[in-house]
Amino acid sequence: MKRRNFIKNASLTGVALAVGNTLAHCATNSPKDNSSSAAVIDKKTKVPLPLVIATWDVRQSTQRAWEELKKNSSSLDAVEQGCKIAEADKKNQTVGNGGRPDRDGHVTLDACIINKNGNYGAVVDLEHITHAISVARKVMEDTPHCILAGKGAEKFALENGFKAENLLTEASKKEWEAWKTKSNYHPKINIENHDTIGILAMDNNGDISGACTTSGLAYKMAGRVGDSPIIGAGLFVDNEVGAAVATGLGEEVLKTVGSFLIVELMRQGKTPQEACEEAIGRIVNKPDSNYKNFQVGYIAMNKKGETGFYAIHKGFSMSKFNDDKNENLPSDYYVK
Ligand code: SD4
Repeated sequence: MKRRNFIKNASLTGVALAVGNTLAHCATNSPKDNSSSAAVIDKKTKVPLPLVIATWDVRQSTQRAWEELKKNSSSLDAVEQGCKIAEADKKNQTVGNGGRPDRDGHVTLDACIINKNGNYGAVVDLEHITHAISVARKVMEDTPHCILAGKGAEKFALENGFKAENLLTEASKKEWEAWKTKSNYHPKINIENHDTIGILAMDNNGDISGACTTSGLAYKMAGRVGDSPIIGAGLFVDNEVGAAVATGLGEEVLKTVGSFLIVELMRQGKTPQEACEEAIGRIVNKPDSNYKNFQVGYIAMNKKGETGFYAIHKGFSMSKFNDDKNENLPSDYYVK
């Protein structure tokens, strides 16, 4: 049986075991991802390539990723460049420079990236570096590791030419100081949780990559790591099947390994939409689920270029750039 058919037909457990060695592994000497050919239409489905989707209304990011793809760059370059737009935007208080701090006033960033070969790089709890996503890519491409954390990640970034900056803007500092007067930790639906960017792209070769970058939840405990940099939770890519990325309360995504679940459900034949809905179902149907009080949203694409997105609550959206249109689409949701 051809590998692709085998993967499609195998059970979830069987697949995890059988292809474990071909799924994400840390790139030791992975080649730089510079694919370039111009298969502009996926002939099987007629979905025009390239294709970019992202969590929330981040159309400047999808625009940037699209420009990259139109130059025949790889999906890996596209997702990185798309994330960098959000990271550099100081007004976006959930990503990169200008992000809201933890409860001690430190802006700490989580990011990860996965390429078409399932290679993965991540940084967690990174301070003072705006472009966490590019550091994550360097971890993937230039180290024997998958994840670098905290001071080690910062040292690695500085040694590789990244600039140290103060990421706490006056606006975020003021809000944090106001928060400290009461110190109530209640991440709010679609407010503190909005705008973490997860971005998936399929390039002109039909190859998929994904990236995800965030300052995490505002006023988290020092050292808290969310789902976003954790493979299978915040992001998962299998170039034979598709990709998924999460946003919202990371603890809930971690506990259900949401993005890996969505990709495996698509492998079993679910559409991206069905798979996203089932992953939200796994969260809300837990016996002790407190889902009325938090938001989680997923977006996904499959290898045919079909896309899906779903959330627990109203207010989530997906940006989609395809067929020369850059749109922001409101998501369907569970709590009606
Ligand atoms: C986290 N999932 O750190 C991230 C936050 C997020 O939209 O996605 N906000 O839990």
